[in-house]
Amino acid sequence: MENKEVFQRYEGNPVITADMLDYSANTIFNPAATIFRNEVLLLNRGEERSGFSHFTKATSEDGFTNWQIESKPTLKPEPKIFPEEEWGIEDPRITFLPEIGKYAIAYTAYSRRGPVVSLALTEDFEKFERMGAVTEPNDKDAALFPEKIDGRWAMIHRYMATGDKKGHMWVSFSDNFLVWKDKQILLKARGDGWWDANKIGLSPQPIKTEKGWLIMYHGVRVTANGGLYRLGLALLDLEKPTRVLARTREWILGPKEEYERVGDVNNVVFPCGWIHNEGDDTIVIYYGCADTCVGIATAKMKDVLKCLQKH
Ligand code: BMA
Repeated sequence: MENKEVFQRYEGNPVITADMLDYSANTIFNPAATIFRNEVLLLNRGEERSGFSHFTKATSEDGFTNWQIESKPTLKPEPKIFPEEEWGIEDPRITFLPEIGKYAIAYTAYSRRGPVVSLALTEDFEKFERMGAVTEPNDKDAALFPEKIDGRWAMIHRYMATGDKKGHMWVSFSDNFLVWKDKQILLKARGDGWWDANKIGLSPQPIKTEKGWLIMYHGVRVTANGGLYRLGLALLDLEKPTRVLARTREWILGPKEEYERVGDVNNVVFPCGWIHNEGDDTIVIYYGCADTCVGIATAKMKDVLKCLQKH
């Protein structure tokens, strides 16, 4: 395989499991990640035994060990105010927006109408400015770019109209975070015999590099055993991110270890956050394993970009 083992799994995986929580939950997975007050902060999706999810914060000084997990959920669904959160909130992505000094959290709100993208802003991960739904169903897997593109905020998301057989990645633009316009397809599920044939969606938030916007996405191939979730990379033009410069032919990380293979949903690796440590040029991804627990994998940025240069 041309991209063999660019990412190395952390030997302490899984790093966060539901039995580490102070309250009762079924699973904890699909974390968003950012740097906050010099620590790595994860916003994990915790699934309750009702089947509905909330978010719980965990912090660590080195981003690998000694996770301090909040003793109660940090952000809970509020279906009385936001009916689209009736069945919970899922899969957050965090983007720091230097221009306004706030973190934007894009997440899936789930209800009988189907999934939609909701947004919240925060400065401290204690108080949240919740904006509610900003898309129509069915939409999820969203994150904002950290800076405006041509004077507007930009967001990648995965929109599927009723009856669509494939799920593609889209990009939309906004002046005010609430109304998103000019939706266009960014990257398509490849169909046919490909690993990312049926559905694709953004995984962590876009990262700016000197070569372009670095994107990691999950690709789903539907098999006789259900969906297989693996990860690929793409590079978007810095000025015009609707232009795709490169996309990996092969997946760069897929379920392999027991904790990724077996869980509530087998064969899933699903990162919603990553950190680029500029000091040693390492990328650290935080990912959900089989919809059950949290794992970490690392790579050198130069090796990640090398994978993309071949394409
Ligand atoms: C997706 C999302 C993720 C989940 C994945 C595998 O549609 O719901 O939260 O990890 O399916 O079950």
